[in-house]
Amino acid sequence: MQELIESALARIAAAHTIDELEAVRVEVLGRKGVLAGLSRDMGKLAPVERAERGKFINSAKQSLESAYDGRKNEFERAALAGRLNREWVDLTIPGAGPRPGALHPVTQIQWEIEDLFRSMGFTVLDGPEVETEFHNFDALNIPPDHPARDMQDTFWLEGGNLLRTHTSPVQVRGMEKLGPPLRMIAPGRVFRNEAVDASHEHTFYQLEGMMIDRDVSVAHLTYFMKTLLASIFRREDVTVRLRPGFFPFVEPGFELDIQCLICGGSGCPVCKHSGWVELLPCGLVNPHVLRMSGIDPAEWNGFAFGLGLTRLVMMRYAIDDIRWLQSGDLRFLNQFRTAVVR
Ligand code: FA5
Repeated sequence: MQELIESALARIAAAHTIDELEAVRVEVLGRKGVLAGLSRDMGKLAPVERAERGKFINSAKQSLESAYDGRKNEFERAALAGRLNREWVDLTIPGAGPRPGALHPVTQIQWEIEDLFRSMGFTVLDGPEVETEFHNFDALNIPPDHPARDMQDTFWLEGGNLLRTHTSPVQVRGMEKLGPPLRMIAPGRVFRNEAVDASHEHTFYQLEGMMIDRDVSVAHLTYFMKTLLASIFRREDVTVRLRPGFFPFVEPGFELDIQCLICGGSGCPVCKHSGWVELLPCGLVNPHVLRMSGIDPAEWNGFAFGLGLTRLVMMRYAIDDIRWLQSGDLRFLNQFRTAVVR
């Protein structure tokens, strides 16, 4: 009997797995196990032997149970240690958090220009993208059959409305709504029914500006344009020139060019070796346009400009194809990630 117990203790100590250990327990300590068998036989023994057998069984049971508990504990600790090793979490790793979005480069520049003009007393106005023919053309001194309508190929809608071809109709709405004196800008999306290439989109952004007051001159226009360009290109020495340009809603009308910022005017591929880059059309508001919006041209006059915002973004970042801007390509857009907070 002693040998049997010792071999059971040795097997408990040598068990490799919890299943092996359990098998020994069932065999020796279980209801039908060795110790239970020894107890059952006790009835047949003489009283003295029975007492001895009883003591033996009790002490065997104690030592087997304590060996079994100890070994089982070891297995459980090892299992827990293994799990902790596999499943550990590094609490010092920063949280993943939401990935913040970023502003499109056109929006970034638009917001910059809005802030600049607000600081000079201008109001930022919005207007509808679906416009009436009246606001997009007639009120800007472009009657039906006027050849100037062909300058801007138009997406016509049912019912005589259209997708605005420029932001100039917001000038008209601004004059109608606010009256003189007036300082306003109107950034927005415009549409033209034209073939797309590296510098032309069917959908692009313009920023309209208008100032109506007493005795407004070309000098005021030049001052505001130089201030705008110095701020956009982040330098003081932006040289501009005005060339005559025709737009029925301004008189005189100009094309404003800037001296090429890439070559400083000596000529390079960006300015097509002319030293100048055409940037924005502008002029003094045609008295006829003022009159149509209920403003007396004998008392008031003003200037207006229409900046091609999309082209300005291209110039600032030396983007060689306008189609990148609406491509939705994240490789392109990620280059303009900046933390702009408003
Ligand atoms: C106009 O749209 C006039 N409303 C601007 C104006 C306002 C003149 C106030 C005088 C007074 P124009 O058609 O030239 O003008 O367009 C203005 C600018 O929009 C251009 O200089 C150019 O930068 C941009 N632009 C024109 N067509 C496209 C196009 N298809 N894709 C991208 N940009 C364009």
